[in-house]
Amino acid sequence: MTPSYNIASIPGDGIGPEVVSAAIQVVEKLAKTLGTFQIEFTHIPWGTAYYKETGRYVSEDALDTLRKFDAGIFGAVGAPDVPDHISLWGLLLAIRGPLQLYANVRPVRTFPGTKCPLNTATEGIDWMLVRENSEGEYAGQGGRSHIGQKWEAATEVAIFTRVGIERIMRFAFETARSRPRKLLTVVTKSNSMRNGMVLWDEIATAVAKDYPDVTWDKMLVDAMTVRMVAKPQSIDTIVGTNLHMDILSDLAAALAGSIGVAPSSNLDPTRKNPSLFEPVHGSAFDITGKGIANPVATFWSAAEMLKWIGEKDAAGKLMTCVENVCASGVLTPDLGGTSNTQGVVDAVCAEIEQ
Ligand code: GGG
Repeated sequence: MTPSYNIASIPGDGIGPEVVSAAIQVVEKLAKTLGTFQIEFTHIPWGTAYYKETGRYVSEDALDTLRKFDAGIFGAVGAPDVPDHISLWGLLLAIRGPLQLYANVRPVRTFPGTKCPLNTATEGIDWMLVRENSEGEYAGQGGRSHIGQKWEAATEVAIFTRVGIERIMRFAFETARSRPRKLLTVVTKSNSMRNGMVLWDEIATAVAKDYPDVTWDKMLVDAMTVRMVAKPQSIDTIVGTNLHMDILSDLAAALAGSIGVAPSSNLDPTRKNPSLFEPVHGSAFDITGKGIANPVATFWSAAEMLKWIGEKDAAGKLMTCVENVCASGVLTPDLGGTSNTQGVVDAVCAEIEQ
């Protein structure tokens, strides 16, 4: 019997619906062409329109709803007329933390057809960024006092737990071990942040003892930005906190050529909960509705999803087809091309059929 998968489709806001629809078209084409698996996408309408209608970004039973699926594909969140902290906490952060999707994996490499206009040294890079995705600076703790007064104060409390750090550290060492260079850099800011970041350093040192085959080093986040630009070839796998890796992964994507091709997996490595796959980019309202959004980041995220649910060959085929299409020059305007989103979809579908 061919395996069958149920996938939650959460397009969200802005260009999210455009890139998710594009990804569904190519994955359905792949399933039909290969005939080795079946896949069904169920549309879930969470996002800003849902919020305006119901007062909530996701349904009350959102976590139970998602637990019925094998995985989820997500587009983007954010709208011009809702404060970003309301939309982000209402949707993405309402899922990642509670579902314990604690490993946010963001592969970065130069993609066929894309150039590295910022820095030719980064051509050919192949990095794996591992972001702690459930706590730290995104704990959502803190508050405001004396609101509106001269002495108004606000606190944003980062919470780092031994369990949270150790599990992401082990995940990162395992990831580094699985890659040819077996190289890991642990990023912190433990010179100035003397509690949580020092705990990161201590746990990294302890966990490293179980991975003698992995070469690792520690780096302060500010120095890491310089290293990524100046010595990109010295890097392979990077692990860091929720905030640090959110920033470094945007830098990495820009150095590799474009955030339009950068994928992201929100994983529960215990597999108790369905994992969620999304492009790194946001809702991009400046191009929403124009039909020119780059679907490649969502294609790559969908390939990561296929790999995660057990369809490695299909994932490989999808990536080969996407890379061939990009190499042939069928590109959206952000990559200097003249194609639109549907043009890239059609070209990938045609390549799948070959
Ligand atoms: N497709 C991802 C998306 O919409 N991201 C919006 C965003 O601001 N994310 C911040 C984060 O990932 O922490």
